[in-house]
Amino acid sequence: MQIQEVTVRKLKMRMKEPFSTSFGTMQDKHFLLLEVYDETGNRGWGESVAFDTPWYTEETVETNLHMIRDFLIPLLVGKEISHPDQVSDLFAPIRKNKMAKAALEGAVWDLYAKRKGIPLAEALGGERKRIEVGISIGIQENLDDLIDKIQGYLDEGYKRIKVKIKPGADIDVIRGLRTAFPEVPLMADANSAYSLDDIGLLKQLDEFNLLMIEQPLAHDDIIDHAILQRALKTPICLDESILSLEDARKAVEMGSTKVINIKIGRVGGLSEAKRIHDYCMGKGIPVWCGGMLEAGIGRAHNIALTTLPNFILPGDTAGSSRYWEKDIIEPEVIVEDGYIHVPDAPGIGFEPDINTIDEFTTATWKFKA
Ligand code: OSB
Ligand code: MG
Repeated sequence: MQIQEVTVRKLKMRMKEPFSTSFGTMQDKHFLLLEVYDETGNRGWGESVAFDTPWYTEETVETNLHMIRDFLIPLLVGKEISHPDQVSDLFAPIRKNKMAKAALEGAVWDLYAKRKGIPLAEALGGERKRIEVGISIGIQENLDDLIDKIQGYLDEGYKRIKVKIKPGADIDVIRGLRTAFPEVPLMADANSAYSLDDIGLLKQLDEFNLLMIEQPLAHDDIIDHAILQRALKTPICLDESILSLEDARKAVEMGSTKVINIKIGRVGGLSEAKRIHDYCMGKGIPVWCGGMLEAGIGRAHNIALTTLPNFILPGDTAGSSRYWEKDIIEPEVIVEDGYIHVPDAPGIGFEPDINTIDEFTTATWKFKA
């Protein structure tokens, strides 16, 4: 197949509630939505997970637009592609910019699966018919609010709870949650808020039987995490630090991580996500699928990826209604008893809702061969 045309839309969607982490709060989600068209008019959809500010990684909506328009589309359009794994080879001359690459590559994967008439999950080699999911909850004003929120999500069926922590809102919060929910599978995500000076504090988390602690130290570190892991019983899970299979290999070999959070955007696409999955499976390192507060298209890609066998732990792919009054796909993503049913229609298996997409679109660009 050949990609002959790409449509890039910029969208703005307001989340139902603000989402707060150790480095700030967001409520308006700005992102790019991509359509790629082949020579026969088939199309595939991709969503960029870059935010409008560079707090999680260095990428933003605007840097993605620049990379996609000025570098990645010219490398992709008109090339003969027999398998989406080739897209990362075409993009290899461009350093990093993983989320920009992943958005285009994801659209090619959807297109490829649609041309074959198979679900994206099957094209990736996934077998699960349903995936088990958890939920990630932002920092709240006070412990009672957090407990109420968690109770609500447990009632909805979510089976694993992740809470954000930061210095000053950590040990007491986790102690309070463990008292309120002694048995719930619980974990904490620090989004890089600590340093090795905090080893003593982080060791106190060991008494709460957390599933794992996610990215306690610097966003680009794998060395200090190995030192910290030797001091902790609680398993460390790396998120921000893992941008590639090479990063995963180094982190696993150094003992910096016992679990990996795989995000398609952070690692540059589904092909690299699958490579990391396969490597971790060989090493006995469980993985789970992280989230970037995606709208429906990105969410659908996450669901497909999570059908691979080493996605053993529930991920952050919650249902559409956890984020949006109205999502941009039909049907929306629904969580029942903690599970999402994997669609069996070709490609991502959800239908983009063009009217809703138009409603949230603030700008559109078309690129042709
Ligand atoms: O660190 O996993 C993270 C959201 C935005 C940026 C980073 C993270 C998160 C989440 C929420 O934890 C995941 C989601 O619900 O999509
Ligand atoms: Mg994280």
